[in-house]
Amino acid sequence: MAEAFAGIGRIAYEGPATQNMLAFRHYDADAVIEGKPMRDHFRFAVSYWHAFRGTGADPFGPGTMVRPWETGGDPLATALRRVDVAFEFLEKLGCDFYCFHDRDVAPEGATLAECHANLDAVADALERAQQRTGKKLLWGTANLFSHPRYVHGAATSPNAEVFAYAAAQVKKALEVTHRLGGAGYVFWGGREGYQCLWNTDMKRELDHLARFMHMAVDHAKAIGFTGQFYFEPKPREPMKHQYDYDVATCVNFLRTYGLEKHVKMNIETNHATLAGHEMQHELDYAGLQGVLGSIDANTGDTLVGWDTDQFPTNVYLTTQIMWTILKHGGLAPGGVNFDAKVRRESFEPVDLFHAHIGGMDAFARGLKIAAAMRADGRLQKLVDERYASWSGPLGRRIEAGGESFASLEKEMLGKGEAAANVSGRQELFENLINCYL
Ligand code: XUL
Ligand code: CO
Repeated sequence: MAEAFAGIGRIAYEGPATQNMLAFRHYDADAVIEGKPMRDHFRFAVSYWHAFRGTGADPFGPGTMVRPWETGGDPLATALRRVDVAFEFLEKLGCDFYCFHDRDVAPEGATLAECHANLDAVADALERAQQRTGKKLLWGTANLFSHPRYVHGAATSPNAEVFAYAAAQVKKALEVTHRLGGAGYVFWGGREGYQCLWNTDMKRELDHLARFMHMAVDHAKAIGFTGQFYFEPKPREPMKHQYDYDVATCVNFLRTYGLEKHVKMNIETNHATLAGHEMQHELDYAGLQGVLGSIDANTGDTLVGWDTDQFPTNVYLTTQIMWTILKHGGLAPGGVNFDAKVRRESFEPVDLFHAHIGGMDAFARGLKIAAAMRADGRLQKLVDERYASWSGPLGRRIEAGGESFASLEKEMLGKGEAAANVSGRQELFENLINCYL
């Protein structure tokens, strides 16, 4: 097949001063930071659905993307051709991983058996392309939300046969992910949630979702898949309320149903903001709960209140993200998946390169800045000082569980008043961050 991205060569690291917009200014895959090459800090992945299936359609008009390789005709032949396009893109971009939903890579069939056969045929091609290029699958997942059968949800559908169909679909998606050496498998709720509580048995739906995830964990064990399972939080859209609302909600769900040993979080920036949190909050909360897994890198728009899935370019944001990821020991076997799409107005193939280069560079800068902040140590020192009283005799006794309300009452009756507070110096902290930018 002729090159899909003719005229575009391998994207190289050329440093911050280059004038070449098809080059990396900061992402230098083999440059070592905190003892690890950049590529291993990030494990960057391209989303098959946005990059190779996104059409640019919106509720007001059809797709705008110019994708000369999408010539139509037999859907399976097109899907197989698309594999070559995807791997040409990964190679030219120098991106090590990709992620997919089953129905991104292979077309839906008329029956479940036909769907399975289509997926097997494309998996053959993906396997060959991986072997040829050394590119890897970060995670796979199943699309349990596009087909009309999933109108009321999949694992939480009131229709038991829809639950059964979804189980069969995930079984297959897991097997294909396993076959392709996927490092993980993602559950994103799709239509698992509700539009109206009057017609919804929430307890039953949550029980069913848990049963479904347990079946997936059991099947992974049966086939020897040892990749990491992830749960991806999102508060709303498409449903008014999604059961995987935010990290805290997901952690509570996993612990309630005994899934916490098997499932970590795949945290997406735009989903965090839709939940009324900063991405840094979601990452830190997952980290301190021991469930920080992988991230879907993107950003929303401050003026638009839905999941716009834009490419991240804000270095302040990527600094917050990388600071928090380094703090909690990194992502592997997770990674940084660009769950992001080029704008409807950016319809030429080259825009896919500009988008990913910008995202990878923004993350590389965030990593460099976060590492410099850690090496300098001033921020951590200021935080430690703020909590210094907890390293004193009283603080240590409380933290160790050696005090009670009665003993503390005695202590403070003796003192009469607590020690004077010290300023939180928020502005100083914020100014300090800007010193590194
Ligand atoms: C939807 C979303 C999904 C998941 C995978 O908002 O983020 O693409 O990442 O199903
Ligand atoms: Co996502």
